[in-house]
Amino acid sequence: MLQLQWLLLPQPLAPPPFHHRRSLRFSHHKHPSTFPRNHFPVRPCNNCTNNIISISDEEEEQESKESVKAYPFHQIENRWQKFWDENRTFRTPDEVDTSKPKYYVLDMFPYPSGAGLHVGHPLGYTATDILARFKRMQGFNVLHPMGWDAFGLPAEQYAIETGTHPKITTLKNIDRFRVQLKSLGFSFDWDREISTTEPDYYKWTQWIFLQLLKRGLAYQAEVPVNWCPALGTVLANEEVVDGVSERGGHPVIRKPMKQWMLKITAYADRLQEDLEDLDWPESIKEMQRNWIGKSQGAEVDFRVLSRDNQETGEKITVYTTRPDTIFGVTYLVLAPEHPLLSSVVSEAQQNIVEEYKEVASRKSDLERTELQKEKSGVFSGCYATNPVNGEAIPIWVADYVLGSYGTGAIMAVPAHDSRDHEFAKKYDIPIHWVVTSDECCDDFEKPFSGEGDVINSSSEKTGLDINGLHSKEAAKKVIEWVEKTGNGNRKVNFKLRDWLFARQRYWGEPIPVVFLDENGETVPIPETELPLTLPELDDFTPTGTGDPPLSKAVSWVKTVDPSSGKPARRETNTMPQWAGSCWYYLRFMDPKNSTDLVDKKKEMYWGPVDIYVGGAEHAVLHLLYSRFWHKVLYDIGVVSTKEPFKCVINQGIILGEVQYMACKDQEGNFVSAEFVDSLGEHTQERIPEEKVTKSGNSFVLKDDPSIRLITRAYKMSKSRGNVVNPDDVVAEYGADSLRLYEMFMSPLRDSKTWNTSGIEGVYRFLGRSWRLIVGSPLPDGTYENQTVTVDENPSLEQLKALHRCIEKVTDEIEATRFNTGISAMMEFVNAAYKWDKLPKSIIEPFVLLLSPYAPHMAEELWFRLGHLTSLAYEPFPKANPAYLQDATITLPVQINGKTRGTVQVEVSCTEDDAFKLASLDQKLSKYLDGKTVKKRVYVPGKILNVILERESTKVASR
Ligand code: ANZ
Repeated sequence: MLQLQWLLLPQPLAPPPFHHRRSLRFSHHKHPSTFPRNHFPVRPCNNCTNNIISISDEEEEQESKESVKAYPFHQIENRWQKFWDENRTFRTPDEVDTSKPKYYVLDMFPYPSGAGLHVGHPLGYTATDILARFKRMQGFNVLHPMGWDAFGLPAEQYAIETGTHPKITTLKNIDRFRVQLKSLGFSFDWDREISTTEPDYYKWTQWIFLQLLKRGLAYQAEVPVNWCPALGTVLANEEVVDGVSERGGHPVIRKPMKQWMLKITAYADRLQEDLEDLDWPESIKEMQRNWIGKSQGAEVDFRVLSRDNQETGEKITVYTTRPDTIFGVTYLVLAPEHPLLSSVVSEAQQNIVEEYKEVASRKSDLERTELQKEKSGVFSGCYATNPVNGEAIPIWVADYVLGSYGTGAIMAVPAHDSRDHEFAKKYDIPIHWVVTSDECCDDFEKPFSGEGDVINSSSEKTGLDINGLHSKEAAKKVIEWVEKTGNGNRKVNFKLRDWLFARQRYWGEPIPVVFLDENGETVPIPETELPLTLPELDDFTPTGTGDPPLSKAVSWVKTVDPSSGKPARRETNTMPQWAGSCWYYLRFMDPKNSTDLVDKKKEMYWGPVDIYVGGAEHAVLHLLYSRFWHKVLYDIGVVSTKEPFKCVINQGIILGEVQYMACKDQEGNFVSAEFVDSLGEHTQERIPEEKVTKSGNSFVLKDDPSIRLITRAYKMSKSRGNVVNPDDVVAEYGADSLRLYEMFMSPLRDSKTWNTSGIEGVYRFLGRSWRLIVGSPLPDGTYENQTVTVDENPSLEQLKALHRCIEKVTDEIEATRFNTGISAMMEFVNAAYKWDKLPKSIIEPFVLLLSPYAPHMAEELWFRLGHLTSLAYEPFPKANPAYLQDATITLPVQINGKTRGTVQVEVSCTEDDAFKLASLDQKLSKYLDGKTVKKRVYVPGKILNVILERESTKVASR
């Protein structure tokens, strides 16, 4: 099909527009001395475990002159991008041959911000693009789509400031992103492009919401939101900084409002359990586990006492994970928002408690639970009985206990919990030790939170005695006791909270429900009425009342219930930005389907995503929310897999260029960095890179190497002025260089610092590869339109170099170790520069190897090698094992199963020869001399194991 495309469409490369047509020279020619074809030295980099290619100092100058125009990337890249676009080269057909294996490789789709792409974007995108191109060449059907997560705050804020409709801003930004991505040569299937803001897309986001509603997984509840009275609006968490609004610095309070919630907690167990089988970074799994936060314990009732010590009939139920410490309880705590608080608080303490509640209401849960924050609280004036011994326990109110977790009340055990300990110390509350262990207790000043043997824990009154038991058994016995006596029960809790699913914003998906005028009843819109489109609005400013901006669309809000025809009001909250990104990977499988979210057969073929690459900032929420929706869709039969993403990879972040700082004493003299601690007050001065040189593992002043410098790198940000724009890099070095550089910087998952001289290194490598194959430039700076390869049989050395390179590049792509794959290609080019002739049969596979990394140059070379089709679907070269073996190998030798040494042997060495060599080896002979061999086990090329008779006296050989 591709060939056909090529022939039917104008052939952009015939003739190549940027050089002269000359008679073709196929023979290899020597290059002028200005373009040395000498060895490209490979030096291991000190900072990295992998081979980094670097240029020797002498070569540097010459190379950089050469690199002024290393190769004509401008023309090459434009032309091939146009070609791919016009031929839809990377389109994945709607119907594919499903007998072939599939590979779904996905990037976390971007929010199209006004700032355009930054250099962090191409990092993940290049990695996935290499995989996509590689798998296509290996015969897989590849799905490699791109789209836009385009609802969100910035477009709305921009609309408030300028009056420009968010739709216009969004479309403009999307256009810019698309142009930028295409300029990097990514092989996305642009026919599948989707945007979460398009009604055709959000129709299905709304449809999923209706399914959740039908199953009781979407509900409304009063929950606190960030209310800013001065701005008259509800703010998103990211708009609140240190308790004040980001814009204007006005105070923000927490105010309860009726909100849509999604019952993700119903899936807590499955979200936790199914993590186990996923090929995800352990760190993300751990973060998800912590977020879900499964904990096992008990709920225990403490009966409230009146002033005259009588039970009032009310009880405070606490949640504890340490029932074994129950005899150590010295106070109870109610969260300030606990519903029982107002009824238990004594008259004398009422005002203090009210004031405390007011202050606490201004804090977020995060601020309240920060461990470093000093604990605060007030006494309620009231007591409750500890069920295990009948003791009267004071009840306090403290905001380190959250109303939203467990039961919103705790039994505090200051001897064994650090927060309770800090609190008890501050308010002079008794501390009772009830657990002991070898690891604890030399210092009763500190709490002991570990498990151990229970002490001081029996009561004659109730008959419960857990003394001497280990914490685990003690906890079990207490739980059995409270269950038997009706004072509580076993309980599993999750940290995970239900998901607040409403925003008081315009630029989001409308929630497809109406409220009947007659009784406020919530009625879902029939699925046939979807999409419920956003009404046009000119004024996006807050209403001032806390009502969402959509309430200004009066004629849209006032409606009738489509089923009953009764007058009703539409919901004016919109969905949060997370909604659209929860399921987009499914839509890519079938983006134009108007009757279903995704066709069942297509989902069964393409699902799940094989590899999902994106930033670690999405480790918890996005990945958890989409897993939740996926599981709901699984339960209702829309998808066939339990999990959406088989493998997740987080690319590291790219920090700005390293800055070199020199320390100066008060007289203004430079002082080496190691003396800075003893220096006291000092200043630092930024030193330009050209005045810095490397010495060992540190950097020093070129002029005075005794002055060691401090190095640091910052996250790229506008305010620091260290942002690198990929457009500039592409203009100066070309997209292939940017791609190659981002892959070469360090392993994909590591954080890295940008370094412009590093990009020059890979740019030179590409130029070198180009001139190796095309030849040196003609006097006018243009190149021959053919290559210098020859139709001759390759030598064994050439075959070996090629097949080693194939093996390495293949292995490294499979293992997503792209940087070392590049090193292998650099080594190949070094070797090739020494050859007199370049057989075509050696260079062609090399060009194919290069193509996933530097696709523009590779396509151009492929064309010049005489091919009339794109190389995008050419079979990826396969390494031939015959050329991979070295003539000799190092054979490990074991004596009685223990490795005692090695011998150098020919690959084809026989067992007898291997044994003879071992017997002659100085190190090995001392184990073998005078011993009888009972048995020899020889695996050619791998190992020789010699088993000796115990009491033998002489060496025997078979
Ligand atoms: C007594 C106790 C003794 C506790 C001890 C701990 C150590 P996880 O693992 O996070 O579930 N807790 C319960 N509800 C709370 C709330 N709403 N806000 C703040 N803290 C709360 O932790 C459960 C433990 O955290 C519970 O066990 C409780 O303190 C506290 F040596 O009870 B524990």
